Amino acid sequence: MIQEKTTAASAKYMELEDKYGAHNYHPLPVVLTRGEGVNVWDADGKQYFDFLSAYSAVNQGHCHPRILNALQEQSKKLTLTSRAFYNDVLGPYEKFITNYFGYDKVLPMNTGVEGGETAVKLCRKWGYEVKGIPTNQAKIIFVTGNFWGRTLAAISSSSDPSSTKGFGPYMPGYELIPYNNLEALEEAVKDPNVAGFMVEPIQGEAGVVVPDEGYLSKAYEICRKNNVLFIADEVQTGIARTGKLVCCDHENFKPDILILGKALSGGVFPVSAVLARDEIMLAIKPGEHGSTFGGNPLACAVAMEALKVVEDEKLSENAEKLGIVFRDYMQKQLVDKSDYVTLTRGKGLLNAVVIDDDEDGHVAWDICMKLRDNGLLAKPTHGNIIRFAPPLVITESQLLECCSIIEKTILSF
Ligand code: IF1
Repeated sequence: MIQEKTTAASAKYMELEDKYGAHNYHPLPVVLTRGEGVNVWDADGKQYFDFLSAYSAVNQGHCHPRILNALQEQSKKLTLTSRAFYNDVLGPYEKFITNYFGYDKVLPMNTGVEGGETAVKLCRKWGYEVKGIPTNQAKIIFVTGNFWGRTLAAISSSSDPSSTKGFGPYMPGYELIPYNNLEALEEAVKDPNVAGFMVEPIQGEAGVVVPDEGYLSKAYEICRKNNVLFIADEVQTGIARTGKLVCCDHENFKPDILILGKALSGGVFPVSAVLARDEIMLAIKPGEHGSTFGGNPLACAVAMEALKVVEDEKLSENAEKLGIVFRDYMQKQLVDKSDYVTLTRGKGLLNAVVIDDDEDGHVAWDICMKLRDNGLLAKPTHGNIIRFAPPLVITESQLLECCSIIEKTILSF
């Protein structure tokens, strides 16, 4: 492992986190103080390209002026009313976002995992009230390698011991099948008590795992034929990240329940949303679900502007175009040339390179440390996979400059 060279300025902040913060992360040793567009700066004023984008929450770029302006303007008027009363921002936002994504209704929440929890509750409620599943018998199918957050309901569906170990007992009513396996889904949905199938169109945390072309739309068809709801977790793949507004658009179908988060606010504020048609959404009655901050005026104002920026700046098109440039470059300059890089994969600007590494990913970590020294920030996931996901506002010349940094760095190993 490369020794963590840090300056006094950075060490001060790292020590504070170490002394006063829970040790629930192992961050790359860099202390960020400012972000703008595709760049971030550290405590010593060194500039980096951000190739993690806060796990695809800053698709619009750091501190986008239009989104910050929306935040500032609304924050001077009204930030939070709770849902005990109406306000003059939530309704317009609900109309805007349901038209934007093409659904009847939205249930606004805050974090991505709350979006997942809401989707699971909606799906179960629909299962009992519409599909007629006997009380407390509803099942939801998940796939191995899934990640949708850190709550007990979320980790109960996980196949990853680092997410589940020591946190039991787990939520019942879940079933796990292999990802990218239609036969397993066909078999599982035969159970009349299955209410839904929840899946990421590309598995982010698992290491940018892209299923076979057609898997998603065929899975959707299997669900439709068996009166099972297809729930798309687009918290990480949504909002233009994979080259389409949502990743399911690549296969031209609309999930029954769509979960959004992260870049829904451009990384300025925690905003998540669950979208569905009336038959599903109206299964939840007044007082049966919600949250203090869910749909607050500040979140709504920020999210509307964040979505307008995606459209006005054509971020999906840019992600689609530059994703091809990135994967071609990685294939030709690294996969074909480096002993360490075995493959590159992804869609749009959600990509990864797989490193031929020991099981605890020392090489991948050292590569990320060297990338940091060379002015580019990325972090391994699952040991030997390095995710590369810049803000979608990146230009072609910036992307090529970053490809050259990645190539030079990895070929130096
Ligand atoms: C951390 C991972 C990514 C997500 C998908 C729901 C959620 C996430 C597909 C929950 C969140 C975040 C969590 C964050 C790091 C990041 C992550 F490495 F943890 F798994 F992106 F891959 N669905 N992913 O990716 O959204 O409640 O966090 O808002 O835990 O450090 P959240």
